[in-house]
Amino acid sequence: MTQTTTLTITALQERVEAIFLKGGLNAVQAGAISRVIVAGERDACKSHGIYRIEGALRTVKAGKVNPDAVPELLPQENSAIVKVNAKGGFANPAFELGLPVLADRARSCGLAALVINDCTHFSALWPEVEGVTDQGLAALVMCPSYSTVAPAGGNKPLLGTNPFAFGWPRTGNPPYVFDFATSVAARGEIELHRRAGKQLPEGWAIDAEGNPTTDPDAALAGAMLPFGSHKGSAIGTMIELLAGIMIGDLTSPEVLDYLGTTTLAPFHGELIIAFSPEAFAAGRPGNPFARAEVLFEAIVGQGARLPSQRRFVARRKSETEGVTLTAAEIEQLDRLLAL
Ligand code: NDP
Ligand code: PYC
Repeated sequence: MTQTTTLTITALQERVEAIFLKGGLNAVQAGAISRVIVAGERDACKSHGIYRIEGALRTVKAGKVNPDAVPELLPQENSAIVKVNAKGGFANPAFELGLPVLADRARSCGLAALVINDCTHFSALWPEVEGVTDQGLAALVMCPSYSTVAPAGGNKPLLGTNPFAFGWPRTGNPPYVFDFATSVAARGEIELHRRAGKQLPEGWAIDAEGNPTTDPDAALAGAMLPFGSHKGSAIGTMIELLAGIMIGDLTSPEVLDYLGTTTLAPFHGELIIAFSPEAFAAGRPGNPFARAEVLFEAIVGQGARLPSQRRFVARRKSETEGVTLTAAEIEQLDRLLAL
């Protein structure tokens, strides 16, 4: 049987934060990125949990992220577009800075967008979605990545795995949240299969010659495939347009040119849109939140599950029992702290 250790969420947070502080990050950066990494581990999202620490530190060491960055909120009073410059640091502290202003503007205008520029982004999007839904607002979040995905009908990496996430607030229940890569699977999943010596499911990737492959190494050297063929390809392209070109930041091919590798965390921008359902539904019959509950009940009533329910179950377990890590994971944390 594999040996395991269980830590409280707070103890894990302290360990991860200590690793980043030791790795040279300032308190703003270390605090925000350890919170999303620990949230990933807590919610059993391994592809964006503690496995990401090494890549983040590698990116700092390569000089591609500013460990001292203090994000700056740009002065655009009363605009529905809230801009935060991450100053070359990670996206997460920039999001934490912009969120209260985004929420205020979305309440007063009905909708508002938070544009984050010049950031390194390696995390899942659902922590940001939940930041917005916690304010009683609906959220759409997206960002490019770096070229790893062939467009449908193509055979070379061009688009990123471009995550796309949505959230709807609920009273008395966790929010409705989906969050997925626009590739069949996140690149982190391929890397985790490689580390575990496991083959990939069919349909995830092609090799460098454009042939279907289930070998993680061949997939990493070749191209990942968009989910839903032309549909995922089009959504991935929309993300390049809205969260790359429209916000004056890098597209996935430009990120790869800039970094020259996919072994570091990507540098680009991010777009977060917040909506006030009450403002949109004003003057129309029915309460939007009550009507949404009818829809959710009908989905669950068929035996289907809502997205993020697996995560919320894992979260409740971690909150009561702690987060269980393997001996190899504990050894990894100890090794990173000793660096
Ligand atoms: P998954 O395919 O694992 O899950 C996608 C979503 O679908 C989740 O919300 C999941 O909820 C839900 N879901 C899964 N199965 C079901 C089901 N049977 N019924 C209903 N809902 C279901 O995600 P991906 O591998 O595509 O992405 C994983 C993470 O990677 C995301 O958090 C994403 O943000 C991140 N990512 C980040 C990138 C970046 O550049 N920063 C790039 C690409 C991905 P649940 O979690 O509860 O299973
Ligand atoms: O898992 O595809 C991914 C990914 C890319 C950047 C951060 N996560």
